[in-house]
Amino acid sequence: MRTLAAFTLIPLLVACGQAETPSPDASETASETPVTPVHDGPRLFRIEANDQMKYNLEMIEVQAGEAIQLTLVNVGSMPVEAMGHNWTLLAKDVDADAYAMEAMKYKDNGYQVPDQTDNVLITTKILGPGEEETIAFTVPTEPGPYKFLCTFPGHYGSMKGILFVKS
Ligand SMILES: [Cu+2]
Repeated sequence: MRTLAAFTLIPLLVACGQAETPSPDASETASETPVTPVHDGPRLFRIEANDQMKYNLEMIEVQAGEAIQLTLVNVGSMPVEAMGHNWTLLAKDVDADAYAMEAMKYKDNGYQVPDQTDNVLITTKILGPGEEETIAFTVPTEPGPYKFLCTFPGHYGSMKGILFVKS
C-alpha cells in the first residue's frame, strides 16, 4: 500500500510543478539575467557615514589577501567643517585611541598623522555632505581584527569598527 501511494504521489507533484512553472519562470529569468554579477574583480563594499556620527557598517569580514573596493558615502547634510568623515583603516594592533587623539591635530593633513603613515593601511580623504570616495586595497595576509575609524575630531568615540580578516 505504501509503495503504491508513493508512486501515485510523484506523478502528481511533477504535473503540478509543470503546470505552475511557465509564466513566473519566464519573467524571473528575464529580470535576473542583467544583474547576475560574473566577475573576478574586487569585492565591493559601501559604507555610509551620517550626521549622527555613525557608520552603517561596524563589522566587515574579509578574506586574507582579498581585493576590496570600498566606497565611503557621506549621507549627511551638515557642512564638512562641522561634520566631515573619513574611513581610516589602521595597521594591525595599532592603538586606535592614541592615533585618533594625535590625528585630530592635523586638519591640514586630512586629520592623519604625518609621521605615522606606517600605522595606516589606507584611508579616504575627509568627505563633506553628499560626497563619496572609492578606495581599492588588498586585504592583509595576517588574519585577525583590524580597526577602522573616522579621524575627524570627536568622532572616534562612535565612528569605529572592525575589519576582520579570515585566514
Ligand atoms: Cu566622522
